[in-house]
Amino acid sequence: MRTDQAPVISRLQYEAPAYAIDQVTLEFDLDPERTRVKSRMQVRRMPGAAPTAPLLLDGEDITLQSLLLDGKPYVYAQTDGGIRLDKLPETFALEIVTACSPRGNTRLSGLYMSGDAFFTQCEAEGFRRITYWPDRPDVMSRFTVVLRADKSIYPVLLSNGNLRSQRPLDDGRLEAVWEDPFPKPSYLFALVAARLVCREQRIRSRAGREHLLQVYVREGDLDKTDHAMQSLMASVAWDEQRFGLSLDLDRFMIVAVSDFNMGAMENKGLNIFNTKYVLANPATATDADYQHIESVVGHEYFHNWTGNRITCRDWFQLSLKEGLTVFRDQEFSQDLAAQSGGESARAVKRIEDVRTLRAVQFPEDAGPMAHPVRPDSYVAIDNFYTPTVYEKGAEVVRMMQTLVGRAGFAKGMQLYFSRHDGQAVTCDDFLAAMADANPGSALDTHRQQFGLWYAQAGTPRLRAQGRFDAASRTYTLTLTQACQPTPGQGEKQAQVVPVRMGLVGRDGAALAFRAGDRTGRGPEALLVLTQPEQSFVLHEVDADPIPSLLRGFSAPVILDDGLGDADRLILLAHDTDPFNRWEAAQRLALSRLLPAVCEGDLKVDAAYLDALRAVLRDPALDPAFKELVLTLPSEGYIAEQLGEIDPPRIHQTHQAMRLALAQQLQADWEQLWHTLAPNRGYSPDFADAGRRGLRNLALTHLCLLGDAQWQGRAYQRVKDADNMTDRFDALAALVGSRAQLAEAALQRFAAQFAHEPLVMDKWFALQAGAPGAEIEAIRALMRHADFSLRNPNRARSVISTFCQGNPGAFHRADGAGYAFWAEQVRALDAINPQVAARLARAMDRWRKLAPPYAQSAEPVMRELAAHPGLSADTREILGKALA
Ligand code: 0A1
Ligand code: ZN
Repeated sequence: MRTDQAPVISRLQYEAPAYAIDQVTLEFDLDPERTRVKSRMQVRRMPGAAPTAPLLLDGEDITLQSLLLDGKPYVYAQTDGGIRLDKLPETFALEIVTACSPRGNTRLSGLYMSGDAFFTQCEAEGFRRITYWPDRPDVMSRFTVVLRADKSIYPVLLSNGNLRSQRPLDDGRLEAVWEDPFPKPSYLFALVAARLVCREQRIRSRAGREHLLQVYVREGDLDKTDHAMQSLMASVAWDEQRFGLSLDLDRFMIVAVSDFNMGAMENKGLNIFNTKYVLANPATATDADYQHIESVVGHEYFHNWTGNRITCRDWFQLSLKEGLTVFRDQEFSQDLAAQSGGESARAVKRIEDVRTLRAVQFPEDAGPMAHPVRPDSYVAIDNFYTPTVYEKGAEVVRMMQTLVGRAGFAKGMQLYFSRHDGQAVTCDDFLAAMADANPGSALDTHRQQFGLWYAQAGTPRLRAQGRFDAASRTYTLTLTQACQPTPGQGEKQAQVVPVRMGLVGRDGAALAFRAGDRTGRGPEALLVLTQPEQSFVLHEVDADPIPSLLRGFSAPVILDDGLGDADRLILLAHDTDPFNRWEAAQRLALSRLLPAVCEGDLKVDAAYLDALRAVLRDPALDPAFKELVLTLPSEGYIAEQLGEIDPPRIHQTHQAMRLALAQQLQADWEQLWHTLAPNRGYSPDFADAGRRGLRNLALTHLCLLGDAQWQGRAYQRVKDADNMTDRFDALAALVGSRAQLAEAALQRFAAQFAHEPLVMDKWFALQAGAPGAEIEAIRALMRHADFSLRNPNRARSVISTFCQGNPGAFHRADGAGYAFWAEQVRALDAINPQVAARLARAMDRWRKLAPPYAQSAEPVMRELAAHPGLSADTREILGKALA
C-alpha cells in the first residue's frame, strides 16, 4: 500500500538489475476471495553485479505464505514496498507462495474480478499485486502459467503464449497450462478465467505461417466482434507490408472486459481490452466508435514489436513504446483511410490527430503537470500515461520520419530491431538507430539537439516574418523560436524544428521556388530550424507570396505566422495543403472568437461566411473535410489562447458563433441535409461516415435555430434511424439545442438501449455534457439504477464528462462545481486511485481562471489535498497543481 510519504523516483537513479530470472512457473488456484499463487523462479546473478547484492522483490496487498530457496526456508527482510533477500548464491531456485483477494481489488490493477470473471492488469506495476517479483520492465523472463479454476463458472482459462495442455481435474476444476516462448517483463503478463465465447479467424501471413486470431467476449456480444476482427486482420497485414514485421505467435487473442481503467493492454499474445474498443455493430456503435476500435486494435497489435519484442529499460522510457506505437497506429489509420478515401482521407485523419494533440497535450504542456516526453521524475508512474508521453511522443517520432523520409524511417526501424530485439532499451537507443541508419541526414547532423524533444517540456512557439524582394526574386523567411519555462525547467534551448512549407500567390496559385543551392525549384520545401532565430532565403520567387508554413503540422509547435485575414482567406480557398486550408479556417474563427470573448462583441462578417460557404459548396472537397472546416475550435482550445480564462463566457461566445453559423448558412445546411441523403445500408467506411458526419452537422445547426420542424425531424431520427451514428447525433442535436423534445427523446433512447452498457454510457455522457447542466442533474444521473462509481467507463461518462468536458457548466461563480469535483475525487480515490487521479486533473489550469473562479477553487483544492487518506496518485496531481 502506498503511503503519504511515497518517494519520488528519479530517472538518473537507474541501476541495472542485479539478478536475472530466466524462467518462472506460476501456478494459480483461482478463487474470488482468496487466490493462491505459487511462483517458482530460476534466478541468476548478473555478470558484473556484486556478490553481496541483495535481490529486491516488490509486493503490494498480498500475503506471503512461504518462501523456499533451493527447497529450504530462507530468511528475508521486509522493505517499504516488498522484501529483500541477502547473502545469495550465484544461481538458485526460489519458490514463493502468496495469496491475494481478487474480489476485494477495486483498483483494477493486479488480479481482479469483473462481474464473475477473473482478469489481470499488470502495466505498469500491477504484477507486484499478484506475487513478489522484481516488478520492473528490464527483468525479462520466460513464463509458464498453470491455471486452475471451477470449470462450471470459468470454462475459459487463458494466459500468454501457447496452450500446452488443458484437462478437467477430479474436484470439478479445470486446469490449463500456457507457455510463452518469448521472454517478457512482468507488466506484459496476463490471465483470464471467465465464461466467454469467441470469434475465430485463421490467417496465413505473407511469410506463409498460419495463425489463429480470436476475439473473446461475453455470450450475447458475439454479433459485435466483426469489426474488431477485421481491424486485427488489417493490422497484421499492415505491419508486414509497411515494416516487414510479422506476427511471432501461433495464436493471438483479444479479450473484452467491461471494468477496465484504460483503453486496452498489449499483454503478449493476450490483449485485454475495454469493451468500448472491441464491441461494435451498426445498431450500437457510432462511426467514431468504429474508428477508435480500428486504431486501438492496431495500437495494441503493433506493440507486439514496439513494446513487447523491444521494451523499455525503465518507466521513464515509456514513450519509447507509446510514442512510437501511437505514431504507428496513426500511420495505419491514415493508410487504411487513404485506401478507401484517397489522399484527402489521409489529411482528414491527420487533422483529427492534431486536433486531439492541441485539445489535450498543449494544455498539459502549459500547465502544472508539464513534463518532458521522457519524464525526469514521478511519484506514481500511472500518472504519466499522458498525452505528452503518447501524443507528443508520436509527434517526435513523426518528425524523425519527416527528417529522414519514409524509406529512411523504415531503414531506421530495421536497424533498431537488428540491434535491440529481445532487449529493454531507452529513447536514446531509438534515436541513435534512426540517426545511424540515415548518415548525413538532418537527423544525423543534429541528433544531439534533436534529443531535446525528449528532454524539454513545453510547446515551442515559432514566429515567422517574411520579406519579398522583387528585384532579386527572393523571399526571406525569418523564423524565431522560444519556449516558456515549465515546472523544474526555467531555461529552454532551441530545438530542431522541421518546417514543411510552400508559397501561395495572391491569386491562389502555388508558387514554385528554390530553397537552397542543392535543391531544385518546386512547390514545397522542408526547412530545418535549429537556431533561436534563423533566416531562410528562398530563390526564384516570381511574386509576393503568402507563406503556407508547417504544412501537415510538421512539428508540434505553436506558430504565429503573422498573416492577416486576407491572406488566410486565400489560404482557406486555395492552399494545396489540406491541413493548412483547415488551419486557415481555424485561425479565421479564432480571430473572431477571441475579441468577442474579451470584449463581448461578436462579429461574423460576410467575407468569412462567404469563405465557409464556398467550402461547403465545393464539389471537389470531401464531406469529412468540410465537416472539419465548419467545426469551430473547441472551448478548451479557445481558453488556451487567452491569458485569463472565463469558461462560461467562452461557452456563451462559442454558442453565439455556432448560432450565427446556423442562421447565416441556413440555406446551405438545408441543402446539405437533402443532398447528402444516406446510401442504402450502413458501412463505417470513410466516404459514408463523412457524408453522415456532415449531414448530421447540418442537422445540429438547423436544430440550434429552434425551429420546431427541424427538431421534429431530429426526433423522428431518434425513433427510426437505422444506425447509432444517425440516432445518437440526432439525440445530441436535440439535447444541444435544449429542444423541448429532448427529454422525450432521451427517455425513448434509454428504454431502447437499457441493456447495452456502452450505449448507456453515451446516454449518460450526453446529459452530463449538456449545455447548462446543473449539478443536481448530475447527481440525479448518479442516482440512476445503472450508475456505478466502480465501473470506470460509467464513472467517467458522468463525472469526468461534467468536470472535464463541460467547462461552461462546471465552472460556476458559486464554486459548487468544484465542491462536487472534490467530493467525487475523494469517493473515487477510496476505490480506484488511477481513475481518481485522472479526474483530479480537471483542475490543472485553475491558476489561469478569471475571478471569481480561481478564488473559489483554491480553498476546495487545498482542503482536498490535505485529506489524510488520499492515494499517492491523487496526491501527486494535487501537489503539482497547488505548487
Ligand atoms: N500500454 C497500454 C496502456 C495501459 C496502461 C496502463 C494500464 O493499466 C493501468 C492499462 C493500459 C496502451 O498503451 O495501450
Ligand atoms: Zn500503448
